[in-house]
Amino acid sequence: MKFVPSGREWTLAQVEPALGISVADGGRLARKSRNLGLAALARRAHWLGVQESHMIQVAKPETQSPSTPAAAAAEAAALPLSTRFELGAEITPVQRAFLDRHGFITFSQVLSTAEVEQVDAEINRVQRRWLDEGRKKVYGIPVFVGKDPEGQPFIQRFAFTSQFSTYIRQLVRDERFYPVRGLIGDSTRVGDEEKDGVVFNRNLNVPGSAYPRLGWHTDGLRSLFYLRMPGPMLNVGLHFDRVRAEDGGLRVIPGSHKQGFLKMAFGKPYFVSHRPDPREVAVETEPGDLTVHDGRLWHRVEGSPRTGWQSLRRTMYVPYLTDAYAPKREDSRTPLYHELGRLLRRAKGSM
Ligand SMILES: O=C(O)CCC(=O)C(=O)O
Ligand SMILES: [Fe+2]
Repeated sequence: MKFVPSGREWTLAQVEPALGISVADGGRLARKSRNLGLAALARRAHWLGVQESHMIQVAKPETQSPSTPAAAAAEAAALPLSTRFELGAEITPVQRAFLDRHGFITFSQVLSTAEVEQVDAEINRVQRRWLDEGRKKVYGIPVFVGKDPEGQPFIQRFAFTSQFSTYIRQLVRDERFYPVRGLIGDSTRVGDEEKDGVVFNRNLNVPGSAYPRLGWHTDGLRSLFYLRMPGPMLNVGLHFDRVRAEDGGLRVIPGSHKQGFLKMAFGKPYFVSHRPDPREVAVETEPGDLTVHDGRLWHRVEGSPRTGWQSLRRTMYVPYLTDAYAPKREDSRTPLYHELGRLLRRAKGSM
């Protein structure tokens, strides 16, 4: 049994005494060893332990998980699409099979109420700063400024938030997300200054809103605008409001991530179509929920039928990346995709 952090080979026999604990100990490793200054190594070991369970022994999930991939797939297929899973120290075979089959998965209340409130406070602080500065873009990405129900300026899409909030920067690195990161790759980084960074969205249905809803799209095609072929990509979202189907919110077409390239490119007119699809399902969320969706999955955001603050829907998307490091800076160019979006918003007064 061995694993390979950063190109070096370690055997369990070497690592366990170094950490003073067993790798099989799973998520407790990092916590226990923090005092010893070994947190980074422990996290890495835990990470690899979670990742490479075929190589190192890890604690089996407490429940009787299905013994074969086929059994896990069958169990996942029998679950309702509205299933909200619990996020543990590792992704279970059924959770993995559910994501693979449907292209999305929801984990319930991964953030605590206090964390939801703290992120919101940080975003309000960033908003004050950006409004004071008269900011139009962050690292080349347009800031969507609309109006709140009182007619005051209200930022509705914040890019690169973790560059402006130490709290958010640390939160998205918390060890509870390691299993989710493991779905994306063996060694992921937080793209604080890549793509659009950690994005915070605030959909609001009021006159003057810059972002009440979002039309049909896949996130993968967007990466074509960054001049990259869409590789396997998973989008990790945190949700800050209780959103039932009747409140609008995220709509996905389950299984559409398995379509071919043509359907992904031309299946629907990107961003302009808002029409409900007979195959769509609503992803209902509670504050603190985490969703993962496949970059090839067709999805949209349905506007709230309510108005005013009651229509508020807040989400935060975290880029956990594995591809080549491509940082942006304040003077980075605006991607074509965002220029088009800006023109559309200007033409229509809203998205
Ligand atoms: O608001 C959401 O949950 C999804 C937003 C989205 O699909 C996107 O920004 O690409
Ligand atoms: Fe999207």
